[in-house]
Amino acid sequence: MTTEQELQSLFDKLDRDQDGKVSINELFLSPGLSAIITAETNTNSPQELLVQYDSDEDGSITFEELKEAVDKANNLS
Ligand SMILES: [Ca+2]
Ligand SMILES: [Ca+2]
Repeated sequence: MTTEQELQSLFDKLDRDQDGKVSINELFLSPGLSAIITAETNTNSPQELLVQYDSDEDGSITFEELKEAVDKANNLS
């Protein structure tokens, strides 16, 4: 379970170049944070997260997409 605020802070840490989206590379650069994200979204890997929740298929996860993923996994409190 995580709050939207905690999710935002996680997202900001993952978004190293601060372009407002987390790319697959950024997920791989922070394995510890990625593990939290995959747990919160009930996925097994960053690739699976992208396959399932990258709705506009740009290879990156925006905060909106991440929020939807966590929401769908019922982990957003
Ligand atoms: Ca980024
Ligand atoms: Ca996307």
